This record gives sequence, structure tokens and C-alpha cells, in this order.
Amino acid sequence: YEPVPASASDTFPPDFLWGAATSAYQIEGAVAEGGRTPSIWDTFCRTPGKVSGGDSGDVAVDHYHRWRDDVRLMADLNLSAYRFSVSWSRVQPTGRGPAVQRGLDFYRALVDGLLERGIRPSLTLYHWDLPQELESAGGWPERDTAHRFADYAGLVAEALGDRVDMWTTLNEPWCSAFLGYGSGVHAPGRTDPVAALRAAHHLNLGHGLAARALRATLPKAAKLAISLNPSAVRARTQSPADLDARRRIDALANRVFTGPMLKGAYDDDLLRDTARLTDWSFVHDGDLSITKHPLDLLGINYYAPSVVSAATDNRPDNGPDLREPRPDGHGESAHSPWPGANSVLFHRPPGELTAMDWSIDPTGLYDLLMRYTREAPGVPLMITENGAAYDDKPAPDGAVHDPDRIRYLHGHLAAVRRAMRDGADVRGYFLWSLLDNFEWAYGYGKRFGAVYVDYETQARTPKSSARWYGELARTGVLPEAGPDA
Ligand code: PNW
Repeated sequence: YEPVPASASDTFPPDFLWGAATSAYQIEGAVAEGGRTPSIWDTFCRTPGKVSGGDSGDVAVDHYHRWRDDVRLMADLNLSAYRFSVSWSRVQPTGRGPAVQRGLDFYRALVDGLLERGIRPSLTLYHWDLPQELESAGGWPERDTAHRFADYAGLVAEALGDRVDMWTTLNEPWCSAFLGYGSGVHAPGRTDPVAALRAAHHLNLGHGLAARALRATLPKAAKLAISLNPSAVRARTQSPADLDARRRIDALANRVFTGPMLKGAYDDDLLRDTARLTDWSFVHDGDLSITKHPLDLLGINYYAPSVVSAATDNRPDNGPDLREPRPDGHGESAHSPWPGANSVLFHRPPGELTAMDWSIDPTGLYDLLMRYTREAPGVPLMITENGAAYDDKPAPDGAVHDPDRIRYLHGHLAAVRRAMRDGADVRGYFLWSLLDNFEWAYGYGKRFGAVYVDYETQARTPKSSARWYGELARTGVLPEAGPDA
């Protein structure tokens, strides 16, 4: 893309939220403090070979002890909002029963620290860290987990509903279901396509039940949301076979969640594509009216588009997975995260890549914003994650220059502004991530932060992108890509 010069049309509305996002397991550390018990990510990190370098969130960036410094950093960046997640097993260690006060106290203090500085808290209840006890009882493939999630949502709402007014049930249920239970590159590391589809449905149901519990507890003005990672799927060619590959992935990446949530239905083509794996009898009467609970905001997490084609060797869609590890950004696994779509090949688009090997394409974000403007009419949109990993290194003077990240952010924010001009109701943008942190299966090897973290000393150094973003948050004017881009 070509950076465009700043003009009136590059000025965001004054009430547009400028945020940054994190999640509990990726930043908190202190995994055995305050009564917290292990989540599936603690277990997964201890399983040899699952996480690069044998890394874990045991210490992470020690946010549990350094949150006051981190809130100060946010204020220095002029942030008007901060998106964080609650560690379920800090609040309800076994996933059942009463809340642990010490767990809630941590989040209450954090929220009060944010409010004191005029930073609006956006709370996510579930960013992938299921209490291990619930996984041992079957995890998301079991229906009971959805009910446990709703109970937990009610407990947190009772404790923090007087001071948090933006509530997100789930972060990226696609990753929980299909990377957690399908390809196994995320916790709990199971590789069963049927379990993955069952998990997807129970995450949908858990979202709906939790939304009900939140509505019953929270003040009327509170906003209810979910954050999805919809895929901007493109067909490699316009051949019927490649277009059908795109349709299949669109069903498994996007419509498997937006169908139940926005329309109260699973699309027929999704049921047909997966019919040889399951008859979907785990969907009970009444479930789809629960999953369709009204949303006040739809959160969109976007990083990179996907390009797909159909294999030409007649491999069966429900047969053994024949593929080589593919450049689709979902980690390396012999198992597919796409149940019943083994004939679909993923391609790395030409052009520049980030350190994740993800391609850079702001048009994918524009397309998604326009799509959900059509498909979720009347539901305001929020970019709840966008950002990029780069191999950041401090210069001899200690400064961290990340012009590539500035260009990435600039391009994507220009796409957001363009979508807004074209009718998308976008209320805010949360940069992923405030700080360098534990990047799941990649461990500490991938840095997404606007703020650099020295993992030896835990020293925080704002990168040049942080200063750039802070200026944007202050003025609301999208500048030309500079200063060091
Ligand atoms: C999101 N994929 O994860 C998460 O919400 C964050 O916790 C994470 O750090 C961030 O994006 C960067 O990865 C994703 O394979 C992980 O498509 C994997 C995928 C997408 C999002």
C-alpha cells in the first residue's frame, strides 16, 4: 500500500477508543500465587515438545507484580482503553464453586488503577486458560463446560460489574476449538476433529449462557461483546474448485461462530461438509436461541489473510491428513485444524511477511469490517486485536526502533478509517500487544509489544511504535507513516 498524506479524512472521531490488549496467561506470571491453580496452558507448557524453547507463562512479564508500572506505561501512551483477560483459575480454581477473593482483588485493584488514570477497562473472561480440572473432566468437547463458564461469568460480573462496562465472553473461540482440539498446537493439545467441532459448539453455547448471566447481573449500560478472529479467506484462482475451497474454510473459520451468534443457525453447507465426521447431535433443541444472544459490540481480531486452493489429487476430505506442514500461520502439526477440509491447500501470498511468517494485507481487515457491517447490522464493531511480531532488538543506546511495526499499524489503521468512511461503525482499536509477552506455542521468541521487555530484568522500554501510537491516541490524526518508518 502507499501511505497517504494526513487530511481531514484521516482524523478519527473524538470518542474513538485507542487501546492496547493483553491476556492473563501471556503477561501475568505468578502462576502459583494468590490461590491460582493450573490451567490447560500450565499443563501444556510442561509437556515436552509443545512450546518452543520449553517456555512457559510461569513468570511471563511479571505483570501480576508490576501492574502499577504497566498502568503508568498505558497512561504515558495516552491510551483511552485497555483490554485484559481474567485468569479463570485465579478466580475459581477448580472451575466450580465460590470465587476466591484474592483472585478478584487483583483484578479489582487493576481496574481501579486504570479508572484513576481515565483508562477504560475492557474485560475478557476467557482467553484460552481453562482450569485444568475442567479439562480433566472433558473440557470444551463436553457440554457441562459451557455451564461452568456461565457460572464463572456471573461470579466475575458480581464482583466487578460496578466498575467495568465492557465485557467480552470469549477470545477467538476458533483457536480454542480448532488449535486446541483439532491440530493440537494449542492447549490442551488434542487432535480429534470431532472433539474440535463439539468444542466449537460448546464455546458458542458457553458464550450465550455467559451473555445471559452477564445481562442478569450487570448494570443496563454495560456492553456485551465477543472477540472473533474471522478469516479473510481468498481463493487462489476463481476456478470453481478453488472457490469451493474458500467456501469450506469460510464455514469452518467464520460461519461456525457467526451463524449461531448472529442468525441462530449453523449453515447447511457446514453440516454437509462435516457430515461424515458427525451428525451434530450435540446441538440440542433450544441451544441456537441461547447462542443468538444480542451483542452490543462485535470484536474483530485481525492479523493476516489466508489464500486457499483445492488439491488436485482427489484426496478424500475426511480421510487421513496427507498434507505437509503448511504456510497458513497455524503452527506445524501433522493434524489439520480444519475438520473435513483435508482437500484444501493453504498458500503463502507473495510479498512481505512479519516474524510470524504472516503476510501483511490491510485490505483483509477492510473486507472483514465491511462484511460484518452487512452481516451484523446495527452491531458496532471494535478492533480488539491487530498488530505484528518483528525481531526487535535494542540499539546500543538502548532504544528500540521498529519502523516495520509502525508501517504495519499505519496501513491497518488507514484501512479502518476507509471502512468507517464506507459505512462501518467502528468504535475503537486495540493494538496487540501492550507488551512483548508469551506468544503461546512460540514462547518468548515472537515479540508483538509496543513496549519492549527485557526478559532477564523485566525492564520495559517503549519502542518507537509506542511513541508513534501514543501520538495517534493523543491527536486522533493518522499521520504519514513517520517518524522512522
Ligand atoms: C491471537 N492463528 O492469537 C491471540 O488472541 C493472542 O493471544 C495472540 O498473542 C495473538 O493473536 C498473536 O498470535 C492467534 O493461527 C493465534 O490463526 C493463532 C492464530 C490466530 C490468532
